[in-house]
Amino acid sequence: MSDPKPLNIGMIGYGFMGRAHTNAYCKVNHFFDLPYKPVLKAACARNEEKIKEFANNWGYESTETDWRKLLERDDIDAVDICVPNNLHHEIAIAAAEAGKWIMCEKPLAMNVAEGEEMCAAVEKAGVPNLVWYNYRRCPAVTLAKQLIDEGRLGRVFHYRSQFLQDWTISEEVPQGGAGTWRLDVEAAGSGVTGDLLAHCIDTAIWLNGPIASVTAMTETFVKERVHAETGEKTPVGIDDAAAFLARFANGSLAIFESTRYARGHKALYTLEVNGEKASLSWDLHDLHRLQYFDHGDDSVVRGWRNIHVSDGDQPYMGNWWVPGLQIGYEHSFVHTVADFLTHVGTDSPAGPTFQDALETQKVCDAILASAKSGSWSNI
Ligand code: SOE
Repeated sequence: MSDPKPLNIGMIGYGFMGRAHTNAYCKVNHFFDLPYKPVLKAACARNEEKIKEFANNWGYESTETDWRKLLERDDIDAVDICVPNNLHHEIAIAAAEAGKWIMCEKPLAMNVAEGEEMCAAVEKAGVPNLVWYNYRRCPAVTLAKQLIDEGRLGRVFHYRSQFLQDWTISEEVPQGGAGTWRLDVEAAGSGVTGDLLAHCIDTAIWLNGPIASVTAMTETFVKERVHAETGEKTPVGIDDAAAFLARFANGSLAIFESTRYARGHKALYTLEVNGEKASLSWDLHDLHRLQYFDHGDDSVVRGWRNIHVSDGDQPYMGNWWVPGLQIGYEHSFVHTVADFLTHVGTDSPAGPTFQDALETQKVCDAILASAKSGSWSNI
């Protein structure tokens, strides 16, 4: 391939995801042949000291303290939105109007209404767009997609998925502020529904097609927390835990659960799909392995296969080390950029696009509506 074209990145935010995405930009061209090469042009955040420190650490060439200034710059081709959810809408719409490519952290927006406006803006501007639902691109999950698309599972009957954490059990954890903005409904829009279940939903729709209807329950176990910005104890508006039943458009039934109160679980994301001919399951704590049961196997040796997805003919692995050697969580972000840049400008852009992420947002909104009304919500 000829030399990749520079793609000047303007990063907005410097937290956990700012680091995960920047790391992906740094690595991607060393391992994948791509038409573009991300260049760390500018990093932006209100806190000048913090953003300078971040820029120095990662090698961004410059900094800004106002995202509007970043969008005015002609030397920025693409912006990466890594700020709390309540800022996605305004920044993404302005970025689209400025003609920038947009990579936005998940979830797309605070709600469907915002998401629809964001989709309309990127469509009108014709700018490439992506939402960072990274778990699709763990090689074992991508292999699951291949197996399903090849028809190896046959008709799907069941989908089940969980995302379990335990970091907000203490009443001392504040709401608002760096990291803990996820507990502040004004910044996050929802709790585990938008933060964790959204991952499960994105993967589920990708693997098993659209979700048609849901019935949900949510709970807020800790009702009041100190707000990090004001020091005041105020009511908690997010869902601490959420569970829902769903019907997929293909007729399969599903059960999903997410919580930040599952003592002992740090980030246990699991999924299982049961089909007529085969089943598969995956677990983020053992992310290289895909469990696969094929009823077509000779009955005397039939059983769950524990596939270590690390061979060159398995998704992405030919770009890394040698068979048997593992990669990790951060590589799911590298693969996200690699796929995005490979397909950008083609008729089949790598998802999840804003439009794909809007489908996930619709399910999230339906979960919250159902939990409130106590009845089924159609998507
Ligand atoms: C929350 O703890 C969190 O960091 C999410 O915000 C991420 O999206 C998830 O991948 C891991 O958990």
